[in-house]
Amino acid sequence: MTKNNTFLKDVLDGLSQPSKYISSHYFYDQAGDQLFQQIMEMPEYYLTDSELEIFREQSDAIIQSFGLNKNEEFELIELGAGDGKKTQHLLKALLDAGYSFSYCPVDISSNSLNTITSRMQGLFPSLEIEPKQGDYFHVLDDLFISNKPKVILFIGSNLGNMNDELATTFLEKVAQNLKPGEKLLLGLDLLKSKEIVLPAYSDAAGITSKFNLNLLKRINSELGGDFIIENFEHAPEYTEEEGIAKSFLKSKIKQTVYISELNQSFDFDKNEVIHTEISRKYNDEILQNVIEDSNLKISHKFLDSKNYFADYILTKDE
Ligand code: AVJ
Repeated sequence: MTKNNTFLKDVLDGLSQPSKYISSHYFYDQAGDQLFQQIMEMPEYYLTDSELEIFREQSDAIIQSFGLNKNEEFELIELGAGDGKKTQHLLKALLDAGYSFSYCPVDISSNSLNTITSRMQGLFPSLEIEPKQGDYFHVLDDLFISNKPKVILFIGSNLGNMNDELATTFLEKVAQNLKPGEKLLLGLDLLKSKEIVLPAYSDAAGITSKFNLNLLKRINSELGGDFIIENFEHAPEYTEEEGIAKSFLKSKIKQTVYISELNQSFDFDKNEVIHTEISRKYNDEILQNVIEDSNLKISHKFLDSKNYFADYILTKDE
């Protein structure tokens, strides 16, 4: 199935449910990538600053925790590479310490992949870079062809977009590909108060709102939808009990939307929502639950000074 057909099918499935749902996966077209870059600049979006601090201040300790042999070449694979602003600190520390390795960024967006590749090439001319475009769920199997030792990076709280069941399946799949002793560096946003989490998903400048509404624009331009963007609003939620930030697009009025590629209309009641995203917040116990059956063990944990965010080192069982 072509990419657009998958989008079409998922929109049909999602809007046909009693509780409407479209995956946050579809946020990231070119405009969505740019909006996410802007979100990361927002003062309320603490995740990036917190994890950046960990990489800036603790890269040497992180590298120690990898337990690598300097004489053996390894592969550093980054799933969902994004813009590389955090990873560049780790790469610099590895190069300064004299490790020999290749860097393999993986991203669904070829846009992001080009940006990160030229950024890293510019910063580290001697670094061997092997970018790979694709959905990290699906390219996993292709990534483990060589026999070199691997370190996997999955940072930025990207796992948070998966529900616990999917996160479990995903980490099991990563673990299956690792050899005993190999590591996954997993960056997760931690459980914390609503006063801190909710504003991160509803910044005052309205960028997160635009980011969510961009999904409707995408349906309009790619699938021939006639969504009137002003008739919807971004509605985020977070409860400390559940520890999951959720995003919804809420219909401000009773309305009908037509999608020409589907030749079908969809009715919305006033205040009816499309659920678009979850961002799970973690602690050790929740992570432990998710990796329970995966042969991965928590071996190290690096925190920022505010204890907002954690980069966990998970080691495959010997
Ligand atoms: C890229 C998945 C980490 O969930 O915090 C930011 C995406 N959504 N604001 C997150 C996002 C709304 C982000 N991740």
